[in-house]
Amino acid sequence: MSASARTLGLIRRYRDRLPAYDDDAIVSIGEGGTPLIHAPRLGARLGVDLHLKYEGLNPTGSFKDRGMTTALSAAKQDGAQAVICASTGNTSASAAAYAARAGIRCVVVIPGGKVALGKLAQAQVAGAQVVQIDGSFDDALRMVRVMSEEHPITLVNNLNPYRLEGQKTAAWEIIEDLGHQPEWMCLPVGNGGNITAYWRGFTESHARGDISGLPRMLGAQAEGSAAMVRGEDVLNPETIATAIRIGAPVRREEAGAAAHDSGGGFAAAADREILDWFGHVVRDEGVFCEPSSAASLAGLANARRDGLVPEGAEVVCVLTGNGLKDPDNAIAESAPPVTIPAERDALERIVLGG
Ligand code: AN7
Repeated sequence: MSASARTLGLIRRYRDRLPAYDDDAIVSIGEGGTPLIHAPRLGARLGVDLHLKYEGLNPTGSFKDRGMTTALSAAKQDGAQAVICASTGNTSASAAAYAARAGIRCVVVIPGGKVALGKLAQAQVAGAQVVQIDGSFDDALRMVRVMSEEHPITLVNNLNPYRLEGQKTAAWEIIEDLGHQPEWMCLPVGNGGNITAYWRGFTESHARGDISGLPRMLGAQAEGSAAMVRGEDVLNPETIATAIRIGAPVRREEAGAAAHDSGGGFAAAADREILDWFGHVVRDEGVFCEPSSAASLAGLANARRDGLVPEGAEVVCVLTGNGLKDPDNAIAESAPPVTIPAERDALERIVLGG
């Protein structure tokens, strides 16, 4: 009997197509192997044939785990004593977990007050040193880059080349599950690392002859931090989708090339639109994602409205993070429980709508 995808983890599963690691350097928590979920009701709302790549089911609840298994395995193999990252939240949660498993010290620098509660809890409980700054993600990234350049501490933001090598595996899983490339891929964009990684995964598969063509790549951003849509950095990024509250995308050139070379593009969505789609996806399909992930759906809706994505297209939307990450927004967007006495009649009135 062979082990399941989750049990193997990405590095063992795709050993022949990823950087090589010694067996005892591999740091895995069973990442990857996330489901591709057909979403007919949500798709009808959008006028497309829609699948959801539910990356919220990774070990720490986001796609970042795909890049952390490779980045921390490389760090362990190199004998690194410490890793550092800036983060809007998910990178810090993932780095903290994989560093813990590797037995390597982890420092995370985050924008104070702008990280969703679940992500902060994950980094703290995993024993990372959590440092808040009075500044943005972009400020935090500048600071950790200097630390990693001046001291023997490994940067695990997506400037680390191993990160994207791990993240590109999601494209391969989609090809395995669909049996072909989708017509459109849609995903939320902050630093532009993930869209770059997917594009790399698809182009490598195409070069191997696994697929006959390539998908068009659509990057979705929040209006208040839409650097790729605007074609220039945003000085004071602001959005409820705090995971993508990034004004100076590190991978702007490669992300721009992925959208351009594939015949895709970028689309922006307002915070209210993002929150509406955050509600639709869980109420139509039962799939609970964080608001930043729903930006992919809101961006797709706007790209449909603008005629960029045609009716009936086969689209895969990546839901990058789990809804449990951000309980504050989930509660703010839903009805509170009703409170009743512990009595049969009181419950019956509620159940029967009396
Ligand atoms: C849920 O955690 O940048 O375009 O520091 O958490 O590759 O940056 C998170 C990014 C999309 C954007 N969806 O991906 C961080 C961080 C979710 C995210 C993105 C992020 P990139």
